[in-house]
Amino acid sequence: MSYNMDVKTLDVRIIKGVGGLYTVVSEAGLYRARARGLFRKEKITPLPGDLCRMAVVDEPTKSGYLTDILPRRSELARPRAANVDLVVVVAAAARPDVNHDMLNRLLVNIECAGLPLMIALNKTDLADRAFTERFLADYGRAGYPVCPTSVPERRGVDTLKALMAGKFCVVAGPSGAGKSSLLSAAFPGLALKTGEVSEKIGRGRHTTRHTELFDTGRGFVADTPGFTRTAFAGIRRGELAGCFPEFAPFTGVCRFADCAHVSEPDCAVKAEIGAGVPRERYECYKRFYQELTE
Ligand SMILES: Nc1nc2c(ncn2[C@@H]2O[C@H](COP(=O)(O)OP(=O)(O)O)[C@@H](O)[C@H]2O)c(=O)[nH]1
Ligand SMILES: [Mg+2]
Ligand SMILES: [Zn+2]
Repeated sequence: MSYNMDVKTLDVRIIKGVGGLYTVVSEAGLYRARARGLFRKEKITPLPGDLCRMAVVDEPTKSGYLTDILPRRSELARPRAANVDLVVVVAAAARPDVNHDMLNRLLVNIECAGLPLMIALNKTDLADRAFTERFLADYGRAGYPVCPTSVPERRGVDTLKALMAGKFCVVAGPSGAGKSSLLSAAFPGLALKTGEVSEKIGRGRHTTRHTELFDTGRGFVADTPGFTRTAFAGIRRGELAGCFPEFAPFTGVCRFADCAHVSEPDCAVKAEIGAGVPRERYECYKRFYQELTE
């Protein structure tokens, strides 16, 4: 079979997809592309973040069609995105106060998806130092990079930028934590919606809003409206302890090899509560474990 050798093909990345029309970025700039019918037959939906091959249909109008999707390194369920390199979880130190239960649910879901994550503790200008120090120590135990930030004081913004460089990052966390503000401070060209008013409007469109990747010049970033999941996405209770990385040094030391670290005697994880295992994190573990048992 002879393919038209004049067709120009490009390596592209999908930055947005709406109704089967994809905006893609390549070395030759932005194009708009449709997916070949074949994808539908194979039940493959191209996702934001996907790396694809594209055949250029018409250069003047920058249009083409996607011919192949390259194998995904990772897939995130919510927001649906492919090849995410880092999830930046933003929590506010105050206004709204940290909800450890929600935060840990989010962390568990990201861990379970096998994605690297970091935490930005934002609005540190509104919190006392003791609170910030404790948060950094507790969540640092899990091995997560924790970056204290403040938009008005521009604290930590450059550190955050450096940690995000060269990656496709998705920013997650509760509404009002300052996700959009932080991104705008780090990448002033992005023009994202921030503040209470736009959040309110945004909430109405919550479900229909499309994930969009922004090119920062040194990587890509996707802002999200909320991305707080309360339900666990396909996690078996036996996998839960593995989603708490700070438990790892102790899990092999428990008396029982199959210790769930809940009510067993001589549990090395429980013995570390308040030391190697932060109390707040352990309480969440126990609650989640019971929830997954029901
Ligand atoms: N004091 C303080 N306020 C902030 C900070 N970051 C964001 N805000 C404010 O918090 C509100 C919510 O911010 P926004 O970026 O829209 O949050 P998002 O919902 O997570 O995207 C806005 O009124 C921001 O001005 C911060 O570091 N310190
Ligand atoms: Mg926002
Ligand atoms: Zn145990």
